[in-house]
Amino acid sequence: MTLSRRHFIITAAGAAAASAFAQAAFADLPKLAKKETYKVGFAQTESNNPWRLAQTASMQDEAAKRGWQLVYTDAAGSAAKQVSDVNSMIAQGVDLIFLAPREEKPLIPAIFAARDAGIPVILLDRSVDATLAKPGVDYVTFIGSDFIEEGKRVGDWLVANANGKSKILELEGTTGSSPANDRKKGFDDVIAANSGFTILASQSGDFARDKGRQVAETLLQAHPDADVIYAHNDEMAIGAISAIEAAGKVPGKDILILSIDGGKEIVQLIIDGKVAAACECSPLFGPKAYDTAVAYAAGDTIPGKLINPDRFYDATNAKESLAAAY
Ligand code: GYE
Repeated sequence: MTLSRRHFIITAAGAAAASAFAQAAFADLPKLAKKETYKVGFAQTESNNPWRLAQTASMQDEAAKRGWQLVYTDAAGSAAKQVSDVNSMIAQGVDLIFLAPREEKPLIPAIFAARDAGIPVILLDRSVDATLAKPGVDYVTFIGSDFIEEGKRVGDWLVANANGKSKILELEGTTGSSPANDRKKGFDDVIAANSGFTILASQSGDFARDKGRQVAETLLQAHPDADVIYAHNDEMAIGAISAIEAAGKVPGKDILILSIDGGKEIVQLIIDGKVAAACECSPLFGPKAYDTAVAYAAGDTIPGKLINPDRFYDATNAKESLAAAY
């Protein structure tokens, strides 16, 4: 009797503590004070392509426009450096951190460190593993594109416009990053559901032009029958053009190229007939990023994801779209 009573008391206390902990964890999402100007951090992942440069410029321009102080860091392609960049922003006492996490898992401790230091985090352009960190609990929200949808749109375009081309080489983005994981899933699911289309090989080109060229060269040698290259970003698509030409083939004729990002250079390459189609992924986050911070400070309910709309380019609209492409 005594034992079971004691057992009951311990269990009840444990349950109460667990529920208090759960509530505390939820309430712990740091708030942002309402102020005229802020000192915010932007932890960029790398600066090796026009997409990244456009994103950084958009964040810097918008901060300058509003008179906010921006602490900018560039992790130069290293998740470990990006973790220490976030830690140094915490030490500098920024009001809020915008983080473009290079990969889905290694940045989680940095998100927790900011949260525990009372600094809200907004994820920009790349997300993190949803089973390990959650919007509204560990960070405020994710702002960016729906990468699964981007991959799906490219896959759907291929199925509808293949003209007999069906043997695909896939150039994946940075291993472990959310756009690489999701652009692969969205595209591969469409291909799996359409008999007659095959992915011959799929390998990471790290979202980089020269790595993309090297990987495309190797894959084209191993699979001389390939007639489609799907690149997870413009840089690797442009690298693939060089690889195709080096192999004595004609991009756009012998091999269809599909891309995601849709920057000016790729839209021009669609006009030139070298690239078949591209789904846009806008890097111009500045206005939306700072507006979201202001809305958060005002106490507005922020959805867990704020999805950017993406345009889609092919030969039917590339000319008229060129001026508006970033
Ligand atoms: O597609 C790529 C960049 O995270 C959405 O990263 C972004 C991707 C973009 O390096 O070009």
